Amino acid sequence: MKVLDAEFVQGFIRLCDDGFHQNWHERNGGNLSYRIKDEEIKSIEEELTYTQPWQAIGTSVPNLAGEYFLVTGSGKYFRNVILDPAANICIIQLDETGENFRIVWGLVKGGRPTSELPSHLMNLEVKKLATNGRYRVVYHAHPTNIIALTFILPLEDKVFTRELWEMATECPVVFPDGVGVVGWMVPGGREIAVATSELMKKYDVAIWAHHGMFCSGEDFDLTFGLMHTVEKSAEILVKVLSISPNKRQTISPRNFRELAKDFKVTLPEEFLYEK
Ligand code: 2HA
Ligand code: ZN
Repeated sequence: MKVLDAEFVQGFIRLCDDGFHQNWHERNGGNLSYRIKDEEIKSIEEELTYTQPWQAIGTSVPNLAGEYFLVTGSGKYFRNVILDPAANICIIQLDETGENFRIVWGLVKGGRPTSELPSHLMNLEVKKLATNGRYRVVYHAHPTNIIALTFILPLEDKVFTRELWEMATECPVVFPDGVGVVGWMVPGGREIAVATSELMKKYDVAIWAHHGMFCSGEDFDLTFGLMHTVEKSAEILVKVLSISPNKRQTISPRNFRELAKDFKVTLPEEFLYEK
C-alpha cells in the first residue's frame, strides 16, 4: 500500500488540518507524532527507504528502540500538511539504542523531524510504559486561551486542574487525572522534554507557560478531543474572568464527588480542596 493511502496517515493529516482550522497553529507552530503499529508499518513497506543517515535524537528513549513514528517536520506549517503531506511530514525509525533516528519516508523537499522531537519521544515512551502500549499519539499546539491563562493563574497543577474542571461538567470526565503545568522554559531541548515527560507520568495534558499545550492519547480522535476540551474550558474561564473577577456560583467539591460516583471516574482529592 502507498503511505498516503494508509488509514493512520489519513488520520494524522486530518488532525493537522483540524488543528490549523482551530487557529492553534500559526505559521510553523505545533507538532504531532504517532507511534506506528507493526502491522501498519508492514502494510506500507514498499515505499520505505533505508538510505538516509542516522542522526542523534538529543535524548535517549530505550523503550522505543527500533520503533517507527509518523511526525511533522521542523519549520513546516500545519496548514500545508493536507496540500502536500510528503513534503511536510515524515516517518522515522529509531535505532536499537533508542538514541538515533533516520528518515525512511517523507520530507521529500528536505528538512528534519519536529524541533520538539525529544519531548515527543520522551512523552511517547512514558505513555507506552504507563498504558501498556495503548497510547500512541502526542500532540503539541498553541491554543490561545490556555496560553492566556498562564499569565493570570498561579502555575500550579492543582489550580489549573480545578479551574478548568469547574468550567464544564464534562471536563473532569474527559481528564479525570487533571493537568500539569511547566513554568517557562526554552523549548526544543532535552530539559523541557524531561520536565514534560515527568508530568506525563501522571497526566495526559501538560501546559507550557506562555507557549502552549501537550496532549497524549490512544488515537487521533481522543487526543484531538482532549486538546479541544481543555481549550474550550480555558475559553470559558477567560470569558468568566473578563466579565468579573469572582464567580457567583460554580461546581462545588461535593458536586464533583457526585459526578465521579455516577460517571465512575476517580477524581483525586488533591483537586477537591475548599477555596
Ligand atoms: O514551532 O511549536 O514548540 C514548533 C513549535 C515549537
Ligand atoms: Zn510550540
